[in-house]
Amino acid sequence: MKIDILTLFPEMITPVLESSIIKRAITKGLVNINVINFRKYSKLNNNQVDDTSFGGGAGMVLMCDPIFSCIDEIRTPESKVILMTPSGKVFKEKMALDLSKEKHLIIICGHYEGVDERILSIVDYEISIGDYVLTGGELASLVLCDSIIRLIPGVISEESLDSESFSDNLLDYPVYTKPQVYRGMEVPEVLLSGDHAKIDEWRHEQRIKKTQEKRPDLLK
Ligand code: 6GU
Repeated sequence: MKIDILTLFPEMITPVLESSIIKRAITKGLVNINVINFRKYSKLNNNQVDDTSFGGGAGMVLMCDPIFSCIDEIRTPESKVILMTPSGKVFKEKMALDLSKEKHLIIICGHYEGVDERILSIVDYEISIGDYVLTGGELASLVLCDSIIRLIPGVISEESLDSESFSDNLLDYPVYTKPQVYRGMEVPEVLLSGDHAKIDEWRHEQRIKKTQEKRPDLLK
């Protein structure tokens, strides 16, 4: 998969891509990520990319031309263009799974008061990561990339994807490691039994119980 991230703040993005599992996915050649500062596509003095809002109001609006020009250059028939915006559809694991099957994602990080509405004409998906406001789309784009990249085959083991949170609309089961007793708290007996059928059954029950307790909305 190829991902192009269009941002005015590449320094917010790059360090995250150079760490942990995303770094490994890049090194293995499973994903190719390109961070593009679209300011360089501005044809105006001082590489201006934003201006005041027609009709008045606080804040600056990202102009069409730098973003259109950049996308004209990098888009192919296989590309999907995503705009990160608090007005978008709220991101869910299912969307991550669908997007992980794409060949090329172009992710635009919105900023300031917003983007000129006409930019939506070249956007396939508007995505938000939740009902709160961020200063810009950069952190949101990283959340998107992280959740998508880990689902690309070969990035993490198939086994770890099997019963994790949100698969089957359930949270993950509780896990324990050594020591067997810590400050008086014991590991559930069944996990020490070696009976894998029983363990699987217990884990499934725990997923349902935990989801009922913590996220009953997922069961609806
Ligand atoms: Cl994608 N952008 C901004 N600025 N704020 C957000 C968001 C995105 N998702 C949630 N809040």
